[in-house]
Amino acid sequence: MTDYTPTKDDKFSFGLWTVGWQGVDVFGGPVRPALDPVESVHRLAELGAAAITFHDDDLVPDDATREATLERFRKALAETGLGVEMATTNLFGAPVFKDGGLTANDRTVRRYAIAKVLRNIDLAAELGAKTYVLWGGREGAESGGTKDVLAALDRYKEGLDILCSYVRDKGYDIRFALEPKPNEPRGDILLPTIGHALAFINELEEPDRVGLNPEVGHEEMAGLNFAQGISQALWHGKLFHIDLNGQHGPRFDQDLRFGAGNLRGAFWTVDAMLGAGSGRAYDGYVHFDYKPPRTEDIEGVWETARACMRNYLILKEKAQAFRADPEVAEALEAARVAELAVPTLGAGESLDDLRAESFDPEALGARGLQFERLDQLAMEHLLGVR
Ligand SMILES: [Mn+2]
Repeated sequence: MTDYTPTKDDKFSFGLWTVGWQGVDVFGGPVRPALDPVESVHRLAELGAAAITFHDDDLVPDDATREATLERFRKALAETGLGVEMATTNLFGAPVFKDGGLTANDRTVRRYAIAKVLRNIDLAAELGAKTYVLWGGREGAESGGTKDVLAALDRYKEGLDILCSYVRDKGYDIRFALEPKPNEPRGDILLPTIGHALAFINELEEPDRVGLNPEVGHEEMAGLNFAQGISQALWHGKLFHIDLNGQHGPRFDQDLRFGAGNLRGAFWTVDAMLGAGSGRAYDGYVHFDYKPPRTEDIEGVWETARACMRNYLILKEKAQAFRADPEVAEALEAARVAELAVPTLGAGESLDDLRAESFDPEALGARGLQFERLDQLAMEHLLGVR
């Protein structure tokens, strides 16, 4: 048992917009004062984070103060040793983006969106970010006739192709990560799930430069299993980044701190990230993208940031203990989990060999699989009684 105090080796990172969220929602205005990014850098460093991330508008909202803000920000990074690991563009907040950025019907809006992204990619490269996220929150529609979805996907591809060629020409060490979400703020958003985004990436001119930034709540809003989703992204070599938070099933985007909401889902998410079952671990930054509830004052905000990291470390310890438990090893064996890694057709075997085998489907069908025993062991590790 440790005291779950994070260090920079844990590679925890937070968005400036996350801790800086002022609690604005559909039914109410801000409940907290604006947070200075420099203060966020210092507080997150004290709490044990390794890096921060930002949208252009979080850090440099206006040109008049841009250089002065960046100078203070660079100084804070140097003083704390915090890095910038990811950056992204706000293509959703301003009225100009009410019909999206890269897929707006209005061509002038699309051209402005590209210019805005390119400008922030330059800043991201200068600050050392290796991942550039694209969350298309406004890329979508509320009604069928207003959006030609095939044309929108053509323009989405065009936008990504332009951004990839820009990064290549500039020689930036940056990869793009698409962040799927099914709905909210638009009624229906393009690239709504991990699966949609993976398929889209295959159509791009430079698919190797583009991967995913899946978010727990976004997949769970669609009723999907996040651990399975990120496992498939890992299988494709596309889990470039991750957004951890909490969600109670299909409803509005709750953006709870990591571990709140679907706790069993969080356990299997950490287990999948560690690669204990698959042997393929996620090795990027562990990024928290949540919104401190509007019930909290600024001290409550720092409590939620601490809790995200603490919950991750607790779940990591639980997942590791589960995987190291001899009784779990027995249960895994009984459930034939490792047998799935054995190819169905043996080396040198022909289909005739397979078809010549004598099968007893009744006996196979009558056999209990002992999956519940394994899952109960996981539950007991999670509940702290093992
Ligand atoms: Mn996110």
